[in-house]
Amino acid sequence: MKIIAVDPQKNLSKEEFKMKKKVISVLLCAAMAASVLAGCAGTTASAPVADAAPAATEEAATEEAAPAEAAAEEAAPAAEGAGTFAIVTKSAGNPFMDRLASGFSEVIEAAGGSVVRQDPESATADAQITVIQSLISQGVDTIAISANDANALISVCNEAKEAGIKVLTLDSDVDPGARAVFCNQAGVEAVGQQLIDAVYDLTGGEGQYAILSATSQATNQNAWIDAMKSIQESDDKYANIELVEVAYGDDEPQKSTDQTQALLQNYPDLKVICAPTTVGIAAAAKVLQDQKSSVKLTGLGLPSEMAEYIGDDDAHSCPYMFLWNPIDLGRLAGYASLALYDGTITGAAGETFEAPTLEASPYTIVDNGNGTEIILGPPFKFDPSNIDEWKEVY
Ligand code: RAM
Repeated sequence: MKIIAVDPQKNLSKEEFKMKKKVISVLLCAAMAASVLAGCAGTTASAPVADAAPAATEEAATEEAAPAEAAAEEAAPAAEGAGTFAIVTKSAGNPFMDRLASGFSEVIEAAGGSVVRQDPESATADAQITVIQSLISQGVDTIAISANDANALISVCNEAKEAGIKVLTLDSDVDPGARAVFCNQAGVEAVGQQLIDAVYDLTGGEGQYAILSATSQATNQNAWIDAMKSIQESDDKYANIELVEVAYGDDEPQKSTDQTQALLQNYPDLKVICAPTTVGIAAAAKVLQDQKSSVKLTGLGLPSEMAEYIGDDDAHSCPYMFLWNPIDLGRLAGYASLALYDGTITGAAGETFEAPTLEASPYTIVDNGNGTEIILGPPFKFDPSNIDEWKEVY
């Protein structure tokens, strides 16, 4: 468990804060625009685009760096005492969570808020309940949670709400009644469709596949796996591919490695492993590549961790995979936290809010049939043609 920053000062009224947030948003936007030109292109994009090179020319960097610094300096003094915003990750030691937290902190700090980051010791509901209870005692203003369990966190989220804290989720949801809104990386159906189509493609339309997931209670992985299963059941196209097992590596590298080895041993005819977790896919990629296995891998991975495994030939274990920009997902949750805090949104469908450093701003809250959510954007495919560009970004 790690606390990055705590600032209990709350000197500004919400109206003053709202005004300052607007000014800072404009300044931040200018700073971000300049920094994109100065060589950070892509870090603020919700999905890679064909002409978004990871690094700009030195010339552009020299020309544009000065205004960015000036804007950042100007934003700083206005920043004091504007609320305390917490982020609770699934667990410590997961690089995907580090990227969520970095986007979140960037937005909150630029708006003048204080960030409290909590990384539970393990990816369990119990570990999250402990850290959320401590946040309630600290009296933070908002808590954004990547949930390890949809149901087991309901009561602690309600406790937080009763204490006047705004509760939202990002990446992995709780029961919708227990939070104001869910910042979802991509539509669940869209992710399920991409993954089942990848399995279909890599098996050649027939044969065995297995799923290597995170924890058995993870709301996001379970939703994606359910979507894969129901798409498969509803279309005869997928009738000849067979899901033999869903294994759980608990988002721990060693357990994910062991589970991959067990799958290879138990299913000699296995053709594909699909790992909808960045920790799982990285562990499986190494096992398959080291063993020169003919089993192919796909799923959801961080380009920076997967670049050495992505390729079309037998020497590489993963032909292609998907993800979204986790830094942007953290930024989105940062903006949603600010908007909940200052009353711009309550989490109801139809409400909109600005997220100035994200391309798709403004965002509108939608009803997904099971609570309200804000969708960052569609999942993006990483393959040999673009992995070298994106491995530098996240
Ligand atoms: C892991 C986590 C996270 C998920 C990514 C794809 O890092 O389980 O919740 O969104 O994978």
